[in-house]
Amino acid sequence: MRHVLRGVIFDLDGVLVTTDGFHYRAWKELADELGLAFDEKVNQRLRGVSRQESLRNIYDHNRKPLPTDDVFRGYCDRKNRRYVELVGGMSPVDVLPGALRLLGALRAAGIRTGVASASKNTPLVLERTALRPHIDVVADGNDTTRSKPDPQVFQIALQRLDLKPEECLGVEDATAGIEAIHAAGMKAVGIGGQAVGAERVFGSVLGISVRDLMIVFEEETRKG
Ligand code: B16
Ligand code: MG
Repeated sequence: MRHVLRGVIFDLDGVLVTTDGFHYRAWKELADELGLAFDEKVNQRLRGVSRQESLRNIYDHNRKPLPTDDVFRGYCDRKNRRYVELVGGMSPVDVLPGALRLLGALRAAGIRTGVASASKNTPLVLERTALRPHIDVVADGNDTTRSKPDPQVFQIALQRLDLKPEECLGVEDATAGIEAIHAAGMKAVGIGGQAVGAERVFGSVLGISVRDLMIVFEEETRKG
């Protein structure tokens, strides 16, 4: 039996756009103000997870008890205000190389596309980068109650595409995201060194063709 790829669902931060660096900067500034240790290595644990979970991870790394709920929420808000400020300076040049070409080639091949991002700022990022018209459906942190590695955001994207997980691939840069793709019943394509557990890993979307995706999908689906 031939397995036909009908949809590809992309993570946003670190896959289609460069916002992962802005998340890092905004968290680093907050951590410095609070006297909490935070570096690129700890930042890897924040990829793909929610804002609240990210701050919990920073406290956990510092072996410090969490502040009261109000203070905790205030810190999350402060980080987000700085992040939104940084995203405000984005433009279409911040779309990662190869992303537009791949989205266009998928559309031309009749393969539907989606974004599944943990970020509540997804609409703003898509607007600043002018990416929205190139993507068929979007699911993000505003739609979900559970963050990656829970499959919820990918399941919502699948529903909006009106496709089954067995017909689609997910593309992610974070381990939590790869786990979420698998939990949603899809095969996973990884981007970069943090995409542990993916069926196939590429350096960036620049290195991916529609044919590559079709081959990964067919081979991995055949394996079961
Ligand atoms: P926000 P993704 C994720 O987006 C980021 O990787 C992660 O670092 C961030 O904490 C999360 O979005 C929530 O973002 O604070 O903007 O709601 O990788 O799933 O596209
Ligand atoms: Mg990501």
